[in-house]
Amino acid sequence: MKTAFSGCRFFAVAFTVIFSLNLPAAGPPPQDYPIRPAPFTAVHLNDAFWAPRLETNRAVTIPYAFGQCQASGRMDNFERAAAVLRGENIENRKPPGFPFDDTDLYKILEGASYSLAVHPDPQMSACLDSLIAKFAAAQEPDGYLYTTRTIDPAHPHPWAGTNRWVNDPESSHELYNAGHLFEAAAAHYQATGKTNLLIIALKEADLLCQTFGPDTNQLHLWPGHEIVEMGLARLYRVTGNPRYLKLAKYFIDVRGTRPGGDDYHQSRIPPVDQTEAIGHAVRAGYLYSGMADIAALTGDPQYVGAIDKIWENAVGKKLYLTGGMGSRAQGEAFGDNYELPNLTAYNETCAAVANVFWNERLFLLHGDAKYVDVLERTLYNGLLSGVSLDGTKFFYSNPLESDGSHQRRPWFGCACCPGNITRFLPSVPGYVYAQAGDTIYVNLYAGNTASIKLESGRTVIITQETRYPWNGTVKMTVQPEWRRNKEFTIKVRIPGWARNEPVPGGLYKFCDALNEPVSLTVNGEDVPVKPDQGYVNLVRAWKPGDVIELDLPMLIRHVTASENVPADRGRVALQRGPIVFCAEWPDTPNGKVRKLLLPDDQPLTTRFDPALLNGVQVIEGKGFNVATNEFGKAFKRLQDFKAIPYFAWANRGPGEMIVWIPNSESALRAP
Ligand code: FUB
Ligand code: ZN
Repeated sequence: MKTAFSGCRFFAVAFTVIFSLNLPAAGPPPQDYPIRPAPFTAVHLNDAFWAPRLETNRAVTIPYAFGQCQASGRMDNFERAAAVLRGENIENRKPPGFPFDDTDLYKILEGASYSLAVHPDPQMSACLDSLIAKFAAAQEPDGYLYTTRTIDPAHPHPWAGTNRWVNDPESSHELYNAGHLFEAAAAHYQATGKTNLLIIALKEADLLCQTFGPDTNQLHLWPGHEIVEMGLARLYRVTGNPRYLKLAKYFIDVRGTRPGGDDYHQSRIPPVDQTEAIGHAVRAGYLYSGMADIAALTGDPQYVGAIDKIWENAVGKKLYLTGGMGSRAQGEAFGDNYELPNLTAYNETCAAVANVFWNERLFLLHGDAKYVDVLERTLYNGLLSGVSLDGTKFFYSNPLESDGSHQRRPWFGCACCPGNITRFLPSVPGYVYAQAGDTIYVNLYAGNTASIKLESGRTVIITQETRYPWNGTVKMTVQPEWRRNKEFTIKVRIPGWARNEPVPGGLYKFCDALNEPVSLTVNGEDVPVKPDQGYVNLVRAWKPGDVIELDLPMLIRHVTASENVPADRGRVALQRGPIVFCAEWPDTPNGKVRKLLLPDDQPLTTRFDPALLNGVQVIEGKGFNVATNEFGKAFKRLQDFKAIPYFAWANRGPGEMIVWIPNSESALRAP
């Protein structure tokens, strides 16, 4: 059978030896999140929206991205480091392009592991083993793994500094590399049961435990690019070894405790005292996610207080309508409150991934659907835009307006985003359901069959049939495994957009009336829709074949931003269900979508176009094109208007795009 990895030439030897590793019997940690996600392996998506995207990721993007890593020398870096360790005299000692190039392979391997867990593929599996063997060969005897130094310790990448670790708070990314290695290793172990990558990761984690900490003979440094905190927490969950959790907590507690820190690295003051989303957005999102993990695993309430405050700030004042975070290219950073420019919006794809991680964790801590509202917004819009429909081109930044010069690219010198979206997509099924005790949370809507284990050990099969996100009707069939009636709760999320609240905190508002209510029935009988923390709680003795039917009216909604956002004044955006729309050049007579004017009273209709962009919903009507004649006089011409989902733009060649469309002429004139 031909698979995605047939003919893969970049791994010469299939390395299939499974190492043995004495793992402590790692039962669940003594404390963890009060709510647990249903594992992605337990949720089988069979819908027309996500399932094809995940298949493209598996069959196209993963092999493509590995190929890019090979072509760009990233794989070679491991081979060169290994040759040096074997004492060979290598000619090419040039450092990698970036000191974190190793992480691109770790991330793609993480995504490939998730894919393998649900889609066995012996060739892909053999390729991963071969790659892991290269990592093992490039690891120094004490566990240090960072190819730029090993290749040429006297002349590593200039950001790496002359000694191990000491440049990390600034630029070396040694701990960032370790964090991605840990994430990949835990994923690979959980997905395949193999320990070959985990052995490498634990060797490095043990080195970190010796090297960093409060003792006088240890380094008291914080990671310059967070992620190692999340990675160590994951290793702790996998192995049960408390040293990893202790070190993760140390890395958070030491941050910002001595002079020399800055906002860019979230290190000017200790994280527990921070109240605002600041600095480099990916670093920030990973820090807040790591804090949530450590809070859950240690029960430290101080961390929760801090990330709650930071979240209020981020979602209330710094979040794009697409769920993007980090508005400034300068420093790849959060801007000031309400600084949300559209044309120059940075919104790194990695920051969208970090935003999903962070909101998922806050949901798991607090059980409030408002976090899933932000997660869903990000997922369907500012994250999914990061990869082309064919799976081979990527956005690094995700602006909300384009003059035609912004296009997805096949790869980047700094390739953090392609790897990140590649690793993230296969894990999407893991965001659909969660469980606490004998309560099931239904968070996302997508056709699937899931097998959810309650705390009492009993299993419930839930099937969703829906055309979401294009249609808001969701039929859920419940099949408890047992015969006798036994009560448990299913919490059905009523998305914020269906409750007239685009985002928690009021940064955006729907400006047209919501005149169709949400309807919910169980076995055909109406259930009152009075959400509590965003959920309707269905408590009953569920029987096999019980049916929940949810109808979320998907109206075309006009969105306005708070008056505090200068960039969106006099402008309107369109949203339907969780999807944010944009106008793009091919759908507009002269392609000049940045000269569109869309008064609020222009009637709009919507339909599904199966032939467009792999099948998308479109919004259509009439809008004005505003132009100037040869005498410099402005005139308006009524013309056809069409909007497409934001995530699908830039798949038809270069041209203009706009999300926030002027609804008054004054906005068109504004600079
Ligand atoms: O520094 C490593 C990664 O490269 C960051 O997460 C991205 O923002 C890019 O700078
Ligand atoms: Zn990135």
